[in-house]
Amino acid sequence: TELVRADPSLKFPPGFKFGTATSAYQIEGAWNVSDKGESVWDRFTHARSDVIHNGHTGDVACDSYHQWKKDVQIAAELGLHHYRFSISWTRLLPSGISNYVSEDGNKYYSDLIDGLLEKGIEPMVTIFHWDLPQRLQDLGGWTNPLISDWFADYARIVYSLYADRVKFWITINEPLIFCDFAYNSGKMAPGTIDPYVATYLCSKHVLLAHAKAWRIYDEEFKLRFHGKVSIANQLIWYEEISPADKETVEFLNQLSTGIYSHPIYSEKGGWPPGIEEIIAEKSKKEGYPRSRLPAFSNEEINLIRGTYDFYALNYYTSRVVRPLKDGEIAGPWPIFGSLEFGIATDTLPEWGKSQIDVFVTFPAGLRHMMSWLKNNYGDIQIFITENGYPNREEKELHDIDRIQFIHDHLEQVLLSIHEDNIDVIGYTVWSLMDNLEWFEGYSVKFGLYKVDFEDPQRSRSPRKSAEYYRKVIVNHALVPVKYLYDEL
Ligand code: GBH
Repeated sequence: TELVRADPSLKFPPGFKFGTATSAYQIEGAWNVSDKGESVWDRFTHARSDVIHNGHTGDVACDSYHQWKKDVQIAAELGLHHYRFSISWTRLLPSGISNYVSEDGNKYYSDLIDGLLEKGIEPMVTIFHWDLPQRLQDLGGWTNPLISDWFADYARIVYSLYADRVKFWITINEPLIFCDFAYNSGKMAPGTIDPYVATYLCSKHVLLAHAKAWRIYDEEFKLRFHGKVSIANQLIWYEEISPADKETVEFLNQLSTGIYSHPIYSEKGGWPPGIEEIIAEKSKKEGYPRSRLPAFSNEEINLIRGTYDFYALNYYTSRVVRPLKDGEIAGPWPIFGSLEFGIATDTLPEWGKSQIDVFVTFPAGLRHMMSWLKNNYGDIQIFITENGYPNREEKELHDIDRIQFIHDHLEQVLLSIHEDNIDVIGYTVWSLMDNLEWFEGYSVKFGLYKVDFEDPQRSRSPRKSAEYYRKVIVNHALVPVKYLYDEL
C-alpha cells in the first residue's frame, strides 16, 4: 500500500477538464423565497437540530441564490474548465410534480448557466443532489416505485430548459449516501432508520429513475444537443492487505460500488454477482415472502443496462476489512449493510489523517478503484466528479494539507492514465467553497475558497489551495507541492 510516485514530467491529456463542485442545498440558501417549495432537507434541518451540528440549517448557506455572481467570479479566477452544481427540485417545480414550473426558479438557473458560459466555464448540472420535494417524501419518497416517473418528468423539464447550453449531466448524486447511509444511520433526510427494507427499495428505484432520465435525454435531446449523461457514485475502495481478505474485499466492493454500477455498466445487467443471491437467501430465512432486495424484471434489466455515456465517480476514502470483535456491532459508515453482514472496517496507520475521523486519505485507492471499474465493466470513460479534503479548523487560508491531498490524488490519476491506460477525462474538486456539510453543518470545510458565514454578504476568500489548483490548471500538469511550500 505504499504510495507510488509519478514521473514528474507526465502531463494530463489535451482536453482533460479541471473543475469544482457544489450542490444546491449546501450553497443556495433562500429556502423559501418566491414560490420555492419545501424540500426534505429544509424539513430535516428545521425539525432535527438534535442530529445536526449546532442546529445549523441551509436557510441562508452561502446565499448563492443572491450571490451567484460571486461564485461565477471565483470559478473564473480559478480558470476552471467546468463547474458542477445542482438544481433544487422544489425551486424549479415547487410542488415536486411537473405541472407547474417556477419562473423565478427557472430564471435563477438560466442566469447562472449564462454567467458561466460568458466566462468560458462549462456548466455540469446535477439534476438531483438529495433535496427531494417534501411532498413526494410524504408519499414515500425513494421507497415509492412511482418516484422513477416523477423524477423522469422533472428531468425532462430540466433538459428542455437548459439542454441547449448544458452538455454534461449527472442525473443523481450518490445513491450510496441517500439510500444506504441515510436509511442505515438516520443522519440524513428523511431521517428514517430502516436499513433492511427501505435501503434496498431506494436502490432499485434510483436505478430505474436514472435509466428513465437517461433514455429521455437519449431519445428526445441527444440528436440536437450532443450532451452526455451519467449518474455519480460515491466509491469507497476496500483494499486487500492479506490473501485471507480477498473474498470479503470483493464482496464489499460489489456491495457498495457494484450495486449501483453492475445494473448500468455490465454486459449482463441486473444486481451484481453474489449480492442478489445472498440477500434473497437471508430474506427467506427471516420469513419475508420475497427478497428485501427487490428483483428486477427482464424488462427492467434491459431498461437500465447501458444507460451511460461515461462513468462519474466521487472518491474520498478507503478501508481495509477485519472480522468483528466479540459483541461489536459495525456502524453504518462506510459499509452499508454492515448490520446485515457483520463485517468491520479499519484504516491503516500509514494512511493520511484529516481532522474528520472518517475522511482518512489513501490516494492509491482512487487508482485501484478505477482499475477495478475497468476490470469489471471494460474500457469506459471516467469523469471524477468529486474529490476533496475536509478541515474543521484551519490556520487562516493556509491549507497545506488540502494542497497535498489534491497533488497526491492527481498524481494517482496520472498513473491511471499513463500506466493503466484508463480513459480519465476530468477531475473535480469538492468544493469550490465552504458550505453546509449536511449534518456536520458549517463546522466542516471543504472549500478552495473560505466563506465568511458571519458576513451578511457571505464573502469568499481564496485559500492557498485555490492558488495551487489555479497553477495546476494553467500548467495542465502536476505542480510540485514543495514549490508551493517555498512560496508560502
Ligand atoms: C459527498 O458525499 C457529497 O456529494 C457532498 O454533498 C458532500 O458535501 C461531500 O461528499 C463531502 O462529504 O461521520 O461516520 O456518520 C458525502 C458522503 C456522507 C461522507 C456522510 C461522510 C459521514 C459518515 N458523506 N459521511 S459518519
